Amino acid sequence: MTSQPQPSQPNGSIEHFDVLIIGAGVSGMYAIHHFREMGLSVRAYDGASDVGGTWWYNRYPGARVDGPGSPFYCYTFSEELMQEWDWEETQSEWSAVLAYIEHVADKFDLRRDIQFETWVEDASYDEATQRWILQTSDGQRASARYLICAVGALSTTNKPDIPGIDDFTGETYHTGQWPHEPVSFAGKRVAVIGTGSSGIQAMPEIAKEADHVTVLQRTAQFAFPAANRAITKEEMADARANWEATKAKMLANPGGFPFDVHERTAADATPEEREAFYEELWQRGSFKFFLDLYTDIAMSEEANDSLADFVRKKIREIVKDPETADKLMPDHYVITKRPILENGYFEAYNRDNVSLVDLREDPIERFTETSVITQSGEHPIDVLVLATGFDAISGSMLRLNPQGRGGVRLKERWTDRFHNYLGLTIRGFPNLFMIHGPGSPGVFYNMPLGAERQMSWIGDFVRHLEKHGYAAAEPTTDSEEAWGNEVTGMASFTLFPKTDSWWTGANVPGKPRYFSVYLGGSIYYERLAGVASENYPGFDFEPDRQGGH
Ligand code: N01
Repeated sequence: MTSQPQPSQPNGSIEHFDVLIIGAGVSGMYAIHHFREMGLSVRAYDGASDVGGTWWYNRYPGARVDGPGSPFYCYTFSEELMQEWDWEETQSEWSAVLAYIEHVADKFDLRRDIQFETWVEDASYDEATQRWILQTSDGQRASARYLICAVGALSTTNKPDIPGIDDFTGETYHTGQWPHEPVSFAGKRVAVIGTGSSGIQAMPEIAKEADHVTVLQRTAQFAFPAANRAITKEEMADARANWEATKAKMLANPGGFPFDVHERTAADATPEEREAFYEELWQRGSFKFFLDLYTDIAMSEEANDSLADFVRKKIREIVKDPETADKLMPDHYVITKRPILENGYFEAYNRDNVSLVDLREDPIERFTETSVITQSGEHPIDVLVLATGFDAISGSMLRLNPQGRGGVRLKERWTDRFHNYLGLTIRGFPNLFMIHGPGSPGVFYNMPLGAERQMSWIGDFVRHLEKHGYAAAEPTTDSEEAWGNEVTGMASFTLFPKTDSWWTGANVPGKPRYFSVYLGGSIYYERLAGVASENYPGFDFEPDRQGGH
């Protein structure tokens, strides 16, 4: 490296670092570690009072890992960390994930470089000094050559704009900003809006305690058995003993999990074979359902219909009241909204204290101080749970709304599309790097591993800049356009863009509606490696005008 690490240097009211990091969740934490290991000075900010990001905020009843799960939803950079940590369940509860994250923060002494309870109110690029300047909620300023936006793909909550919602005087909670104090539902009438992963996890738990739960459903959802279970000591021992081989498998797998990839298609199976196969997957449950599925499920309407029919049949078998079961019938392409794992969601509709309102037939008209009024009548409630999701993938970057070259804000650049190159960089915003942003596999990939891999690429890129005496780099317009076409081109072979989902931005009014995730994680990381090995084509580089940092 040509640059030396610089300690924080108070200079008037501004402190200087090599790297500023926004967010101390799973990605931001790894960024601190990685750039420190490179010998760079770092400072991270987080609005929360401790590490964990999404796991710090999403502590609603029933919140658990709903991906392929433990023990592989973890960092891979430290063998010692893997060897010393015990996971107890396959779908770890939020508190278990948070305990792991806190352990990582302790072990690598991450907190000393994090300023908590501090919101980054503005980020602007200073063209004269070729540095980013952050303004924080405590009135401080900091500058750095590199800015890492580890702001979370699912962290900007989406609160519905329903007439009178702010007039409701009972308790209101968003699943994505759950209070840290215990919430009691005992003896209370609760309304839950939202039947995505959060609502489907939370509702059965709330129903165990509440007097009554009214689910206000806009879109009926496909959900699959989570099949959460204890991880045996033998399984943990096996994962540890074969860690190197497991890690190699994770790196090779399209989703970043240590599973074999197969090529079976629904088109090659008879209806009877498909039925038997779905039944086998259903009985086994877990996220493996989707990983082992026919590879044409998200591409062929016919294949997709066969699975959708299977799941609809299962819902009818579980839900005893036929009228409720009718309302629960999803009518979109299965798995084109983020697949959901459920722990007793459909069974909960067999309880006397759970009722379902189909908002398509019976829309919400307004809230009052004490109730929600739908077209068919009034539902008095004490608690409102908003499981209404997030302004996902691009929302947290737009909330930050950094100011790039020429005073241009990100909101001005991202009006029609989330223009970017490699899912990491944006023209006009030199040396700014997004983690799990639009154009990356982000939410389609094992997120801790994805953060490590993206950060590793960024670290190499920073070394490249320093080695060649460049102070700044940003993608060209052509490379952004080509990348956007690559992302959209991959998605166009699938059914994903045809469904309204947070993947397509359709859940937030006014947002550009297109599928912005890079499908194919392993291809993505090969693309990143290719760009690095060719000395980073697609970027404009700018020499250092200051003679160092
Ligand atoms: O959010 P969602 P989520 N009126 O957007 C409804 C991850 N996650 O928080 O489908 C009425 O999926 C909306 O309806 P519709 C996981 O990747 C991980 O549940 O847009 N309803 C939908 O039903 C997941 O996919 C974990 O028509 C309104 C719901 O609210 C992602 O986070 C746990 C509405 C929102 O569903 C997001 O899941 C949980 C309105 N105005 C989640 N606005 C773990 O791993 C929205 N809805 C622990």
